[in-house]
Amino acid sequence: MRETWRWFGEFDPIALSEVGQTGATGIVSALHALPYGEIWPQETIAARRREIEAAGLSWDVVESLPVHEDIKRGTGDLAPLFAAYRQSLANLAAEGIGTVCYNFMPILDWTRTDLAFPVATGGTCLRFSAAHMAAFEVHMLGREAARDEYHPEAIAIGDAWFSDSTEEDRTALLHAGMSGLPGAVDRYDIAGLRGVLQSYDGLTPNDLRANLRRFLQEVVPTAAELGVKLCIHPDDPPRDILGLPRIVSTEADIEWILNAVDAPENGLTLCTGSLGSHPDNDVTAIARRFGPRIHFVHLRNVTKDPDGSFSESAHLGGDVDMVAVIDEFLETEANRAVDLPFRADHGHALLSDASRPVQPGYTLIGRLRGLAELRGVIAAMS
Ligand code: DNO
Repeated sequence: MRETWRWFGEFDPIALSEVGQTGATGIVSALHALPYGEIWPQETIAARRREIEAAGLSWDVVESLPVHEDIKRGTGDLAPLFAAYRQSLANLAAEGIGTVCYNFMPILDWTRTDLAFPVATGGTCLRFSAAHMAAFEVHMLGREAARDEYHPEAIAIGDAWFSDSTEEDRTALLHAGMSGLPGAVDRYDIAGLRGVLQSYDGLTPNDLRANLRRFLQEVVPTAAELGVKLCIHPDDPPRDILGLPRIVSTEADIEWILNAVDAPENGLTLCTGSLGSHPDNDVTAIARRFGPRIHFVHLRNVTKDPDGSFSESAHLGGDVDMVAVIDEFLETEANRAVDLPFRADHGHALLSDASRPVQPGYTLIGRLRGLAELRGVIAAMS
């Protein structure tokens, strides 16, 4: 498996020279400064590629080439947006970048409620508390319907949390919720979030599926011509939030997507942490079943609570049987004669990470620990 490291370009306080010291050889990056829907110019891609190569690394994967909200919502004049996506794929292919990750989560990307939850052995992790998320939806956004969408205990704890919360607690919760959005995209305040949620009013899971199918029909043939492998990232958390449908959460969802356009270029980013947060997902079985269509791997672990909450655990320490999943990837590699790019996804904030601002979850020491542990597993099993 090919070791990669996510690097956020000009938004990343971690230098490429530091990444080299982790032992990873591939970089996962994106042009985060560009608004969603704009063509990625070939010169800008080339400049990023040269910067990465000057550090002795190679730009192996794009994460993400974002999908414009109009495409997810299925509103507005979509032809120019599809054309722009295809052109960006062509420009990436011209620079030799052939693996492109994206997601189809409406409005938000990964969502957590706490960016610095204490870990028993020291350091902090990212956490999704169903109680805090419910409190956010019910009390801060005024979505009473959310009372039926969360575990009753989460609702009760969330109500109590909200009545004791300070302004500062509530601001921190909003900030945590917006932190999954990378780069220069808009982060919403409460009024802004209410507004954009309204624009999704009435959109059902089947509507969103139809919009994803249309997107795939528009871009996969071009990807195939260019030799680019697209790989959709699962929803994180793998459940509806904010009343928005999510359609990349389970094995059945993935089956539907891969069949919607049945081509190898319509592939999957297997994220063990996202899929592993859903109580019904057997991540090892999913890795085995969809092995032929997996183009990129995120290795991360979670410890789930009965009310739907989860904390990000050490990479080898949570509910996902990482050794068994890695075994599936090695099998896939042997069957397909490929070298699957993977990255240690997220890391705890450990040791000197605490004194250094980074993109939430994308610490240096914590991810290095994760990568080193995963490297050991892979070496032992190869
Ligand atoms: C979280 C990441 C996701 C991922 C996007 C892909 O840390 O794995 O933000 O990059 O969802 O589009």
